[in-house]
Amino acid sequence: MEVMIDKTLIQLVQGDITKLEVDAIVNAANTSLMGGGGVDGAIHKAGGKAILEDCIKIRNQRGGCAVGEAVITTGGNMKCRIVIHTVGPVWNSGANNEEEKLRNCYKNTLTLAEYNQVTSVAIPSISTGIYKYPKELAAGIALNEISKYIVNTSTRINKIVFVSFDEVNYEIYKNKLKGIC
Ligand code: AR6
Repeated sequence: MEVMIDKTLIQLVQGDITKLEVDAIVNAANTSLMGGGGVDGAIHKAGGKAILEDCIKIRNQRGGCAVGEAVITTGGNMKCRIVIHTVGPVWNSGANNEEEKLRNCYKNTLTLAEYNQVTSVAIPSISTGIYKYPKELAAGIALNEISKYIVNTSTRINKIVFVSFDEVNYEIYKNKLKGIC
C-alpha cells in the first residue's frame, strides 16, 4: 500500500529491512549502541563490522545514544548508504513518558536524515519487539509523527517506507494509514 502526503510517498512493506534499496534504514537500537537482538541484530549482521566500528566511535565521543535520540553510521555491506540508529522506550504501561520518547525517535530520526541529505528512508516499528510497546499505539504514533513532519517542514525526503516484519503489524499500519488518508 502507498499514499502521498504532500510531496512524500509513504509506502508500507512487509519483510526484512536490511534488504531494502533505500538511501537510509533506521535501526531500533539500545543506548549502548553495541548491537543486540531483533532488527538491531539483523542490521549489524547484514551491514558487517563497519557499523559496529562507527558505533564505537560514537560511544567514545558521546557515551552512546539516549532514549528518543538518533545517531548515524555507515550502511556497511548493505545497499543503503547510511543507518540511523534510534533508541525507543521500553514499554512500562505508559507510566514513564513512553509516548513522548517514541515520538522523539521519529522526529529526531527524520531531522537527522534531512541533515544528511537522505531522500528515501525505511523505518521499522520501533520499540514493538523486545521493548514491548503495544503495536497499535506505536503505529499510530509513527504515522502521526511522520505526517506532522512532512506537513510542517519543506522536507526533501521523497520516500518513507514503513517496514513491518510480521503480517499482524503490516495490517495494523494499513488500517491506520487508511484512517489518515
Ligand atoms: N526487519 C524489519 N523489522 C524487523 C526485523 C527486520 N529484519 N527484525 C525485527 N523486526 P526489536 P525494540 C521488527 O525487538 O522493540 C534489540 O536487542 C520486530 O518485529 O528489534 O525497539 C536492541 O539492541 C518489531 O516489530 O526492537 C534493543 O536492546 C520491530 O522490528 C532492543 O532490541 C522492533 O523490534 C530494542 O527493542
